[in-house]
Amino acid sequence: MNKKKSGYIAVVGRPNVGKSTLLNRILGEKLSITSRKPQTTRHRVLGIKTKDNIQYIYADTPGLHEKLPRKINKYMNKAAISAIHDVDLILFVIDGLHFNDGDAWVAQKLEKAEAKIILVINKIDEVTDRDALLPHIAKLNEKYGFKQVISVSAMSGQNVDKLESLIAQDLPEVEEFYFPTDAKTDRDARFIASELIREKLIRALGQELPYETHVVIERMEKQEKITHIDANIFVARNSQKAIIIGQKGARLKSIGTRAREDLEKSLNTKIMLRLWVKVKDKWSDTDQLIQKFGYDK
Ligand SMILES: Nc1nc2c(ncn2[C@@H]2O[C@H](COP(=O)(O)OP(=O)(O)OP(=O)(O)O)[C@@H](O)[C@H]2O)c(=O)[nH]1
Ligand SMILES: [Mg+2]
Repeated sequence: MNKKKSGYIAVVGRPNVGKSTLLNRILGEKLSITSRKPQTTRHRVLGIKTKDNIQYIYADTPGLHEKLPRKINKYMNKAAISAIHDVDLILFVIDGLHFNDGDAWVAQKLEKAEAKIILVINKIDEVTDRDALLPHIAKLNEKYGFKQVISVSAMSGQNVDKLESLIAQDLPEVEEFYFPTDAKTDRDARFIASELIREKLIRALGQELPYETHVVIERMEKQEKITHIDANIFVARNSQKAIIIGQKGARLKSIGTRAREDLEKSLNTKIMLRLWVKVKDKWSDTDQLIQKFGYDK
């Protein structure tokens, strides 16, 4: 029998390049939330996949970005940077041919990493000028010397199996797996629930979304046929509360419906979801509140 292999793989890159979409594609289910808005992922989330004799432990990370003022951004960067240093392999994800200063900044951070880096050119489905791809790769390679480069589409799944084979080659042999073979993530149902609700908020509100928005699960009670979930949505100002609630509560209602549908799939049970919107002053700039809401982990 083949020896067991396992290791940690960090998925890093600037915001919005498709890191979480890629992770979900690899896992074959939705673990990490995604949206068109940058800075969707706020925490490091492990996604675990065990296939035959290999256990892949992926760490999805918040998009790395320079010079954003709020304290919460510092915590997000810290979570992503620390992920770079404790792993066996790094997937540096970029968006097609759009390599900008943000990517260059991440590349510079990666120079300090010891793990091998695979450059993953994502959103290949959007690259219409295929002839430009090879010179683009050559230019990046010349500058940064990436050992391996692969282009994929996290959205369509194109080449993602090839990427997984590349990853498998680089994982070290182990005596025992770190996680049980049926483990999917290090996060609990409460975390997944709060994230799914936050995703629906981001998607419903787009650019209108108050940046400070945060979701806290107040109660999660599993009964025989149904699970009750009560959640608070925290915002910084009364005006933001009004935006989320919408005309006669219509927006909050539709956010709740979408969140419930996803939660039912994810937790595989009927859900009774109740949402409240509450105002909390300036939490994204307060250390104490950031810690209370679990960002400093
Ligand atoms: N066309 C196309 N769009 C993609 C692909 N992968 C991701 N996207 C889209 O890109 C946007 C950002 O995706 P996310 O997975 O949330 O990106 P992220 O890198 O995790 O972003 P942060 O968490 O904010 O750092 C979403 O609208 C995705 O649907 C892809 O392969 N092709
Ligand atoms: Mg993400």
